[in-house]
Amino acid sequence: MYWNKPIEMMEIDRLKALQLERLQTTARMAYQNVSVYRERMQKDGVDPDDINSLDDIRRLPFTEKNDLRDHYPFGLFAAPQSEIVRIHASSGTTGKPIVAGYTQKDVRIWSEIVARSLGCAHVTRDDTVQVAYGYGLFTGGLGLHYGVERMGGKVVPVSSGNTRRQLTLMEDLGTTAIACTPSYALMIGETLRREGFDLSRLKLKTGIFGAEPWTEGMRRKIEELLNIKALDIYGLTEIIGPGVAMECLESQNGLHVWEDHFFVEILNPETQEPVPDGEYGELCISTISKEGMPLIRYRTHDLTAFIPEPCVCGRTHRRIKRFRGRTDDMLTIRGVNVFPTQVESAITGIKGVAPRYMLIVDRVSDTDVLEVQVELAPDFISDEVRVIEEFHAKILKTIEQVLGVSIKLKLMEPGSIERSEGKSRRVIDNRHLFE
Ligand code: DLL
Repeated sequence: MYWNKPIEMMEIDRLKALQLERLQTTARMAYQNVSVYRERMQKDGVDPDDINSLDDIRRLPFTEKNDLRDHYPFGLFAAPQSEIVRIHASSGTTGKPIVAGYTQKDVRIWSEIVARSLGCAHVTRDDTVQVAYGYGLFTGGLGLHYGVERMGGKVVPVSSGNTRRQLTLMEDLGTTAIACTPSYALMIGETLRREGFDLSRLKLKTGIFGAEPWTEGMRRKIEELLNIKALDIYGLTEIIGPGVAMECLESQNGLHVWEDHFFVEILNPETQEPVPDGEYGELCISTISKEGMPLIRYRTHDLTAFIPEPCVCGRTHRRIKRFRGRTDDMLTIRGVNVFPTQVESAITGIKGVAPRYMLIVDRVSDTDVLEVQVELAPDFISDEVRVIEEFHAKILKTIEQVLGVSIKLKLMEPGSIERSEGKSRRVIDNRHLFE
């Protein structure tokens, strides 16, 4: 199912030529209209006219989240305020929020790429899409909303939360697709089972899940709980919102980046040199068609890898792997790098545990201690000490094998780990308290 077949299947050489033309225009526009870019390019001795090939992008300076914070709120806007029709913002964890501004054309582009992404999930005009991402400054709700309307489907703008109502609406309105975070999808699935909703009365067939890292194991759990196909969507406020990249139903393996609007590099986070195809690195994105707030070589800190093989769906836009997490999610435990997604991968295959977990890091007598809390599934019932001890030992071994570091495992009562209607928090690092 293609929303815009000629573009989605564009010949690679033509796509590259289009990227170069758009990159040149963006570099010129940024230079002319944004003093931060102009000063930086001047300092680095590079001029927009020096961009004669896509490789020349490496001559351009990077942009970081701090640049957006330092020039809050409008310092990186390239269009006059009178052209801006929408603002979104992301609070981040600390300090000032970052703000993104969109012109009418930007909103159109955003709707277009979300419509294409829905096409990747085989969502059509005949579908009813329940948007359970938060509406507001967060880009999830409105981003999906405009995409569904653009595509001609029916949108149910319920926003996140009130899970019982989500289920009632799903049943009453005949919702066929749901868009929310994978954490919230899990919560909806659990509520459905707990409250005895009859799955056969739902018409749900597809889920469009993103805004946080998740794993294949989590996909299987959600697909099973809701009896749907679950697909991964990626994006970030700074760049545009959801729809920068999307997985297709044909392969369910990797996300197509809409390369006619975004030029992506994957770089070694330390050296900033490109990593070979297939190897993980930090995704760095340049917007090449945006007017409101174009970003050049924006360091996302999100970790992924290029999948060089062509996709079975026929789309020519390059695929990137499911995200491992962010560079700043990475914990270093006694010298070993650990990602929360590794814990998720380890536990989601084990019967008797829920895909709910939390990593708590402490420093005890100068040594890092990682406690992993894992929730038992509601159907795990045993009072027998021996059974529980054996189960504990099995999970401990599985997690330690995946992480390559010893941990403390705490099995938690069903339902005791915090649920999220949006993005989940998976890590509490108490070591910062002592710094
Ligand atoms: O999360 C936009 C979005 C909304 C994407 C709805 C997908 C669906 P921010 O709040 O600015 O924007 O957070 C962006 O979330 O840099 C990643 O670290 C993470 N992220 C987003 N999508 C994925 C994904 C929205 N599919 C940050 N897999 C990004 C892993 C993701 N991480």
